[in-house]
Amino acid sequence: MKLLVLNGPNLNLLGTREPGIYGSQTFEDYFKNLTKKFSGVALSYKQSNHEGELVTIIQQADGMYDGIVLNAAAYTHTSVAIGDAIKAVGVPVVEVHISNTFAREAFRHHSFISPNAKGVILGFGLQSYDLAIQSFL
Ligand code: CA2
Repeated sequence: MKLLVLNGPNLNLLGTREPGIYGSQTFEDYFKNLTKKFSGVALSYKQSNHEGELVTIIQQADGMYDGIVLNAAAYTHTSVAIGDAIKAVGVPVVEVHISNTFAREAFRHHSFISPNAKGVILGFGLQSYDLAIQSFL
């Protein structure tokens, strides 16, 4: 099984700021543990701060991966383009969030990803990514 873990804007800052919300581990360190834990899965990781680049990565993932674990970060709540890209490709997407977006500001309660996602996992810290991978297995 080949899975792509795809992170959106500012998630490259994990572990450096706002530890109360997002924890104190960098994503790179966490991802190393994920690859060990899921050694039978071919896991790739990409991150971009750019909406169009995320759209391109999703398009290119079609036929290359069995699934995408996507945290589109703030673009979750704004990006029609990312929602459309997911709808356009055949590759299943599981939406993840580190925080419980429903326990936060009202603007985080809407997602352009969810209607086109296979499922949504949120609020379990970085463990949300573990759970999303397990959902594909
Ligand atoms: O909880 C999540 O995973 C979010 O997708 C994170 C986004 C936020 O806009 C979504 O509403 C929920 C923000 C990512 C910003 O990440 C940072 C990490 C460290 C320091 C500052 C920002």
